[in-house]
Amino acid sequence: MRAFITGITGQDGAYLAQYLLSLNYEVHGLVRYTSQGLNTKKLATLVNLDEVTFHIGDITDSLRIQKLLNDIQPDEIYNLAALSHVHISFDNPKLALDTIALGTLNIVESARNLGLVNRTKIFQASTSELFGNSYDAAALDETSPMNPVSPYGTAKLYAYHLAKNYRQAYGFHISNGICFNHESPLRGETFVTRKITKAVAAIKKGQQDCLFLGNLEARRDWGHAKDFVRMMHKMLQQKQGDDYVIATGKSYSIREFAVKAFAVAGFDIIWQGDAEDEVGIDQSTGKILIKIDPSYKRPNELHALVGNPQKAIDQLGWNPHSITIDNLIREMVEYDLNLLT
Ligand code: NAP
Ligand code: F7E
Repeated sequence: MRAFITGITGQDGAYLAQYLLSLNYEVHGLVRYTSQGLNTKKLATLVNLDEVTFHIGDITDSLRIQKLLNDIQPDEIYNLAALSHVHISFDNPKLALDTIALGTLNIVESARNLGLVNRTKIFQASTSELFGNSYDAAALDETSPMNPVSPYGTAKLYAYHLAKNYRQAYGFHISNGICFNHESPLRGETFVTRKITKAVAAIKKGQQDCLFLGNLEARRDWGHAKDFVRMMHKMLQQKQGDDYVIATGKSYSIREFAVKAFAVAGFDIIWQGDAEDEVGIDQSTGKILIKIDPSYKRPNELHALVGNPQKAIDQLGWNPHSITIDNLIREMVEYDLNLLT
């Protein structure tokens, strides 16, 4: 089997490439040209780079995407490439649109033009950001209203519907994985979980004094990327394409995540003060380890997310509890501590 992964240099791309190689797939990946060489650092921590065929290109370049699909003739496409940072998408709405909406269009329309409808199955990386603030005590599933609150989420909503359009209009085997947050030691360093675990490690090693965060009350449903990529593959092994929520069904606040992460390194955080003056203090030393920086707050916040993955449990064999939040946090903190030794 031959797979083409866009976004192979990101967190999910690395875990997915590792998983597909373990299944003896021939793995092809789209990588962006940079003057520094290929950005394969994350991938190299999980796979032997010689086992992957790299193709320099950009998801926004329709000519290049069509040429690559024609050359590779993949059995499966995993479309993971995106400007994936929600906060950054507010200042870069066109880049979000270009990479996510037009990028997805380039994939599906190239596949259609090349007559790949009966040959190639497609996974589209959709997101819980589609829902916006629809959460009202009941967990979100495939039927919940979609009202995105960021340029990122809005671009992903286009891509989500486009994938459905190509399934319905042309018969493509194409699936939307409506993925809730998933993390790992390979998570980008400006997403809140990795930012916290990196800061915990640096503070523990005496290389940083304090961690600055934005909204501590937002809640997210966090799983492990390693588990999520297996579901991406599983979706393409079904008889037909469909849409699936992948989530753990439990949510925690940023505050709770931070307390747990500091605890792994032996810090017992207590809170003092209110609003932007609130601080997190190490109980045993009295040192302030967490402060609020309003610049990390978003123009529009998605306050709480928790998913209902029952369909994926029933149809894909998804195990939402394979890695607990405590084990995920421990793995990330220990990884970041090891990076500093
Ligand atoms: P990530 O670590 O930010 O990786 C994004 C990937 O997209 C990187 O390989 C990046 O390449 C590539 N990319 C960005 N712009 C590109 C362009 N113009 N042309 C080609 N490649 C480009 O994201 P992730 O966490 O692995 O997420 C994978 C996908 O799932 C994304 O589409 C994301 O939106 C979606 N998603 C993620 C989560 C989550 O919690 N992780 C949840 C729901 C959905 P460079 O390395 O060159 O920057
Ligand atoms: O923020 C709050 C922030 O940037 C989570 C992407 O993978 O998951 C991810 O998007 C929460 C938000 O992820 C900081 O306000 C507080 O409420 O880690 P994040 P995200 O926005 O949930 C979805 C499902 C995707 O699809 C995306 O691609 O944490 N928060 N303080 C902070 N966030 C950041 N980044 N930095 C802070 O200092």
